[in-house]
Amino acid sequence: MEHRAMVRLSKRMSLALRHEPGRFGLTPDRAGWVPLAEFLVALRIDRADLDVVVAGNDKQRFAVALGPDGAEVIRASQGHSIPVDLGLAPASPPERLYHGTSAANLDSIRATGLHRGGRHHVHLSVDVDTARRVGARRSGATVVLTVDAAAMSRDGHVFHRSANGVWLTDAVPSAYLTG
Ligand code: HQG
Repeated sequence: MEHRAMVRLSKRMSLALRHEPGRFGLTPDRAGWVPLAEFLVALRIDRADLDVVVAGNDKQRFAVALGPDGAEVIRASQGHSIPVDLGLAPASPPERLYHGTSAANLDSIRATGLHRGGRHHVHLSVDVDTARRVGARRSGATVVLTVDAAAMSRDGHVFHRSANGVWLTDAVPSAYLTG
């Protein structure tokens, strides 16, 4: 599949699995899983194309697994706005994590910290380059903030790591942010 077609399909899969499953006639379970056979029919794609997108995805956004009845299921590894419990265990974060955003958000973030917005968690990156790419999705200049994750963890803030390596937490008070 051509790269552009892959990106387009990946976005449609994200929409169906993270944000608007009802639009595709899908009902994810509590943990966000959808039967793979149903998913293929709902998105009108074949298995080979799905496999290419799942395996070739730059961020490994999707996970395929065996469901309780032995049939394959698929979900997005993070980024949902629909209610899901991903069942991730709390994890001990690295000393520092990074958050890329638009410079236009800086004053507000310095005043009130990082909020999760429409998603379930604030998303944090393990390295500056990844954070810069996340921030560059926004218009205007990009800034990368450093999060003192070690101090947050010591102070009782809980972190989770998604299957594709994104660090998640409920909120980051501004006292833990620099940059
Ligand atoms: C900003 C993509 C003003 C925050 C990426 C961000 C990521 C504030 C925006 C994943 C604020 C929320 C998530 C405050 C937070 N004042 N602005 N107090 N607190 N913000 O899209 O982190 O491609 O929900 O800085 O790669 O940009 O979809 O979060 O700019 O991993 O797989 O509010 O989405 O992954 O935006 O991105 P988002 P995000 P996928």
